[in-house]
Amino acid sequence: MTKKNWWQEAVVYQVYPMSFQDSDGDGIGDIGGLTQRLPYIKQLGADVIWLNPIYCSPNKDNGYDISDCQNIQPTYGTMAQYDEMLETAHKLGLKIMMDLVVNHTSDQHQWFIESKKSKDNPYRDYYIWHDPVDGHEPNNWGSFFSGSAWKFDEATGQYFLHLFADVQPDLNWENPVVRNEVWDLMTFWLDKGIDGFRMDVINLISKTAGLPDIPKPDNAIYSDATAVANGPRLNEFLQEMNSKVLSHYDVMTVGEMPGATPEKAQEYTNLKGDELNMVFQFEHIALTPNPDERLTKWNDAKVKLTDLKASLSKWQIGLDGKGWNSLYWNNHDQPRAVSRFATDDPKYRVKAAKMLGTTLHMLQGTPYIYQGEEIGMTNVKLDDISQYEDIETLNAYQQFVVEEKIVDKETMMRYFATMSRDHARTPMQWASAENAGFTTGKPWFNLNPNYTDINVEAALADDDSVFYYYQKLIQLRHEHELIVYGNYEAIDSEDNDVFAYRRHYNGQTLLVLSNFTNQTVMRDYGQNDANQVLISNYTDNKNNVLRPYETQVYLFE
Ligand code: TEU
Repeated sequence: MTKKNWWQEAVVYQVYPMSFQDSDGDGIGDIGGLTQRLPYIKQLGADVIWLNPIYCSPNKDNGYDISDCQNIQPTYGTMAQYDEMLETAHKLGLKIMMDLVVNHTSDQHQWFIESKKSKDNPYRDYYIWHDPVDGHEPNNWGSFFSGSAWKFDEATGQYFLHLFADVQPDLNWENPVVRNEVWDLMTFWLDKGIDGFRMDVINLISKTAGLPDIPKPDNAIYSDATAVANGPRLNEFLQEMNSKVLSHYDVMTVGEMPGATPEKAQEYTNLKGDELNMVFQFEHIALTPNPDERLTKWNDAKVKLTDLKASLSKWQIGLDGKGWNSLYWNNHDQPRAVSRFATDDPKYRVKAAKMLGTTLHMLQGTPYIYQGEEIGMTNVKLDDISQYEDIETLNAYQQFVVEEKIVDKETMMRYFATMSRDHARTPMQWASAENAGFTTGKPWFNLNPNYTDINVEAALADDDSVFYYYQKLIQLRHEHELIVYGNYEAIDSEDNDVFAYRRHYNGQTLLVLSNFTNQTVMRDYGQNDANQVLISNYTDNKNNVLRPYETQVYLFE
């Protein structure tokens, strides 16, 4: 039996601030804009807001390259505006979860500016420096953002490690002084009254001693960066973080963990509560095989439903009674849910968005809604590489198309059309008015032209919109402990058209049926004997019939 906590019963709404709402006309979303839109998030019914980084940053990785973690990026506003937003949110009954980025900093952070000055600088060991080996990089580690994970510094004749861009040097967590700096910055924000942290790539902070080479594909130059994850001292570091900081506050924590497995997640989210509450795992968003493993995440394949069911079922069963799942289809790093997992064909988009929402929100775990998902926002059509903005996308083009020539431009553009992070970063679509009501200035990034049809204003005026459907899903979770705590039973794992599962709790059973296809199918799971239909995206549920993208949730008592 899972212990009951508020963060298990909560629903989280993720705000990517630079694309959410601009309030000063500079074309960039900001804190003032978020404050204006808090009532909207409250109306949806979410309990917590996860706010992507708003700290001082050169913005090479849209705020994940932080130069000062205890001050607000001026384009986002002032600390006074932040304090006003936090107070307004709390008055509305909304909690604020901040983004904690402590695997690395910006190379413009004062710590790194000092560290690179000399080998004997007091800050040298805040980062991971290494002598060349045979005149080359110290090992074969690759960066998540293409190329080597090492950059040579001429001034001191050493390499420094950067698992992401070379402007994002990795912090040295082996150094207790660094860990204490992290505890201090966490305490700074927690003492302001925030309600938790989303921890950026937190399972990368422990690196294997000696930094050994990692096995890689023969024809690849570098190893896959994910292989660095889940290092030998990770549990120890998380337990120290918990005892030194987190255990002193009633807060929610979610660790972003590329490469996590259910077995590892059982450790990180254990019921003793001496590490984290939950993790963002990456298995279900990385199911599509690519034709060349050197291309890591890049491909244009459609997700196979049986693979998706197997992955989500494994995590449901793996953490039931042993830990806790986060539930998400998309975020600021992923393509839009309806485009990736169902269809953004205008004929079916609304049905499909509601079907995806049902499939995810009826699972065990804490659901996360990425801004715009609640109105069925879609991927954006970008025809040329010059239209992309994301450093991960641009670096991949440079490495795989220009330098290594292992894929042609047209193919890579198809991969970007499927997988680029930029699909999630088009401005929030508030209205059909100019710039979708996002800004009165020039938007920092392309608007999706479909904002004239897909926007909040239209959604709020339509009783049958995705918005009101998501509102109902959240309401059901708040009303039924069965949805929050019930255990999970997979059904027909080999069915590649319908995702069906049951939940069981205190004598009640939930039956969830979702047709992932544009065909009408028949399925009989005893739904005719149910006491009631809790929710569906079709009004007249014909027994055993599932129309295109039809979803139905039945309650048996
Ligand atoms: O993301 C980690 C990460 O693995 C993704 O960046 C990567 O894009 C992956 O391909 C997603 O499928 C976190 C942040 O969420 C991301 O925005 C940052 O760029 C990154 O860490 C570095 O801080």
